[in-house]
Amino acid sequence: MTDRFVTLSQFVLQQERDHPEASGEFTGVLLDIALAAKMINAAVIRAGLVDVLGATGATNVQGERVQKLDVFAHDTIMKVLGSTGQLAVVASEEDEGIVPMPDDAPIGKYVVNFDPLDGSSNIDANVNIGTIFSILPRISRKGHGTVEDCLQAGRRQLCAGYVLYGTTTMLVYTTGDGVHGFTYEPGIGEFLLSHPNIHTPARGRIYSANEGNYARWSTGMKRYVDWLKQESRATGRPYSGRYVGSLVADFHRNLLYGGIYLYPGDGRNPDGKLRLLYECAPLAFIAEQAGGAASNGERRIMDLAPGSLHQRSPLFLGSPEDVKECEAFLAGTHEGANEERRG
Ligand code: AHM
Ligand code: MG
Repeated sequence: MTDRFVTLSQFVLQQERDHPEASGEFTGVLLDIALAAKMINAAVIRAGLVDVLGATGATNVQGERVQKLDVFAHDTIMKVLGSTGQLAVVASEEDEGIVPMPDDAPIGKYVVNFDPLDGSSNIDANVNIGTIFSILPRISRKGHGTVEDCLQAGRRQLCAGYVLYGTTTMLVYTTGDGVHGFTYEPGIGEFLLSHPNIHTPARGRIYSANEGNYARWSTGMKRYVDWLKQESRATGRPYSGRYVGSLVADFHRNLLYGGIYLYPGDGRNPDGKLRLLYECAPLAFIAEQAGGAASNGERRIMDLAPGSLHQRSPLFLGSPEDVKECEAFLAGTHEGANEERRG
């Protein structure tokens, strides 16, 4: 907790004053996303009382059941972003193609890629869910934005963040100058600075993975997780297994406590489950800014140039020493990877 009350808008303005060299224009987009987040939060906390729980009956571009709150969150963000005049184009996990700005709105210089409601399978059980967003500069020169504007490598991001709807609702973001967290105070309708300059521990004692997929994992992946469970005082093993199944919640906890989130490719889904644009790249930017790391097992997530809007990528995310160790297991170069063979 800080010793002063600072709202998100005050903080953003202060950052602009401290960094006059940086184009502060996109920070307006960030505040618009915060507005949408308040509206989504209002629906999430009343979800059992109003008719927003359950599935719509449709499946999305990912082949997943669309929940009513998914649609509500997507529409709310679109309504807010569509009228700002600062955006050229947006892409949403819930839409197959890019979403152009309305014809009657001015067209701006920025691009937003977002996952309106991450962890949708948890909605009906009142478990944490989240929104993830990424702001990029457009690369096309004029007119409506194009798909190429959305398909940029993570290192081109100007801002990335997430909103965690939960016990308390939080908004966490980076513009490349550290990671800052704000807690929502519903009584006044403001996000207040509660976690300035978040740093993630160099090593954690938590791993987060859907181990139901273990049988389909590669040998390196299996050996890594088996190794995390072995007793070793020197390296703080065994690790604790913690898995909510909402990426934002699992990431947020590990960001604060340290640890590693794993969603590898497997025999059935070689690229894993998570989407590069809407999930992996924004969280990679935040992780790196907090001193953490994000990899697809071989390469830095931030360097991956997406070939399509809904491209998936394996994801290894969290404390830098843990991510490095995991990469070594996957490459078969970690000494623990060969223990079994020698034994
Ligand atoms: P979603 O965007 O459709 O909600 O899917 C992404 C979610 C992540 O939040 C979570 O980490 C992962 O899918 C869980 O997958 P699984 O159910 O395979 O463990
Ligand atoms: Mg998602």
